[in-house]
Amino acid sequence: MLTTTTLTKFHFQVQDCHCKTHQNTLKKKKTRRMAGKQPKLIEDLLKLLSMGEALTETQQKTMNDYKFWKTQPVPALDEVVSEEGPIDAQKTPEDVPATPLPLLSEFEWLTIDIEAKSQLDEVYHLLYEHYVEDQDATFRFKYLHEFFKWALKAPGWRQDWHVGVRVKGLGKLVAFIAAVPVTLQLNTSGHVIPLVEINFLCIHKKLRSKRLAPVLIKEITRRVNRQNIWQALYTAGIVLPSPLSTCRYTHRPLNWLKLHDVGFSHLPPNETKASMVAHYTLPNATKLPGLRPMEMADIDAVFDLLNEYQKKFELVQVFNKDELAHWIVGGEKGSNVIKAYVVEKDGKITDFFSYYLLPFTVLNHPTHSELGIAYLFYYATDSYKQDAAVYKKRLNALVNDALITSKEFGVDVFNALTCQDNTLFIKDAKFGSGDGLLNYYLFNYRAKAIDGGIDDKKQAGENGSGVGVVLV
Ligand code: MYA
Ligand code: MIM
Repeated sequence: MLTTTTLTKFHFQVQDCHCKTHQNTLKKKKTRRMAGKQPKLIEDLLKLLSMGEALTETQQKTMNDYKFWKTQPVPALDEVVSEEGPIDAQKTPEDVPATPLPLLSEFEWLTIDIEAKSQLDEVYHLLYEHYVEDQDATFRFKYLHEFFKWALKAPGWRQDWHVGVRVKGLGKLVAFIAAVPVTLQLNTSGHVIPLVEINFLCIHKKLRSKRLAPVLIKEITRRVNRQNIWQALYTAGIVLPSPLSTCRYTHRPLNWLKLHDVGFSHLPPNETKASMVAHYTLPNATKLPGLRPMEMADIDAVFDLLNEYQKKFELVQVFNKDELAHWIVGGEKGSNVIKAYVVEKDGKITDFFSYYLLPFTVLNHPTHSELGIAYLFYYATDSYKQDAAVYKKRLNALVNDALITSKEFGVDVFNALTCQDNTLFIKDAKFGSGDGLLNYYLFNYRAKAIDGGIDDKKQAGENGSGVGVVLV
């Protein structure tokens, strides 16, 4: 057992290691402070308040307050990007230390073998207890074993990119971070960037605020750099230097009564429970002729359809066929992780959509312990080159059928971000704004801001977005 007394004696001074081998050779960028902007402060505060957003500590942080992030190759908060490209000049893997960063003697690095059930179990338990929660700690993400196998074993995955920290004496896993390789394309410049997605950063609740996160981030950076990869894509709810884009979560209730019971949705004034249930009721059968579950045999057709469709967004993930097979059809047989459907007309695949299943643990509730949640993932349709109204109607029809198919997997709420062209159906398909935002970040790359589908009040817009990449 990890006790508070054991933990308080740990100090984390070594994390900002300045020894020669581990020193970052970053050129110290001059960061323009918010100097001379004081009169705007009240105006800004009022603006934030009018958005209905809580004024968090994070939003008040300026570049200098980011003691770790200001040392990293990321754009400064108030930086205006004119030229897109890497921030740190290319190094070679030989410039990168071959051995892990030092940790305090109480801890040790641990490369997790997620193919070993017991080690996957450890990751599962750490995240089950300590991973991301909603703003008022009512829910926590519940990533299942099958989900990790899918999310962490994408083509090109490496075991040493599944990084853990454990307490030596106790053997207990107390922190985790992971990288998986993907290829991104910025359609603004046409730049293709082989990079990693960083995800599942998690530190045991009793070890928080001790500057361990920067150590994990620097260690995964080292391991990725050793493979000659110098950029990363990641998302977070908090504001860091500097978001490339920001999306909002939206939610389409399927099982409104349960959502209400657990505090996920509230009863609006002038409505009754019965009227809410009626409002969200869906037919049992899908409507699109030719809709069926996607099979491996559809990969070639979906590959062409998706690659063509993705050109309409500014930031996209480039899939080769192996990657597409993995990310869209690749869950283990019979597992409830990723679902994909195609529409086939006269032997031709005209549309496809996919969603992944990721429940919430309901914290401290007498009767419910879990919420079934689907997240819209990649989709494509050949109707996008037609009239805007035709395209919009088609997206609505696809999403409506996606909602209907998800009912059989115990989904209580279907979530979608404001990315892709989701804002074209969000209103009509009865998705409502959530209280969560998602910021997209690039590491060691300057790029111009991308429209995340939200307006200046940070609410879902109606004109689509430039973001064509979805993380899990
Ligand atoms: S996002 C999901 C993150 N996980 C959670 O939210 C789970 C619950 N929370 C926790 O486990 C902890 O609170 C975490 C922070 C681990 C988040 N991304 O150790 P600390 C900065 C980046 O004292 P703790 C995901 O997985 C913070 O601003 N930085 O803090 C993507 C401060 O720096 P600065 C973050 O609360 C992750 C410093 O850490 C985040 O104990 C992408 C404080 O450290 C965050 N989510 O631990 C990671 N949260 O002083 C970046 C806090 O400067 C990858 N911080 O403000 C970068 C690319 C690397 C690869 C490059 C390859 C080329
Ligand atoms: C997961 N993928 C992930 N990451 C990276 C990539 C890591 C985390 C990224 C940031 C983050 C943090 C926290 C959450 C998501 C993402 C959980 C969260 O806060 N989710 C919100 C939510 O579910 C997203 O909006 N909110 C619900 C909500 O808004 C519940 C709120 C309870 C109170 N806090 N419900 C309202 C539904 C209602 C809307 C109107 C119509 C009817 C339904």
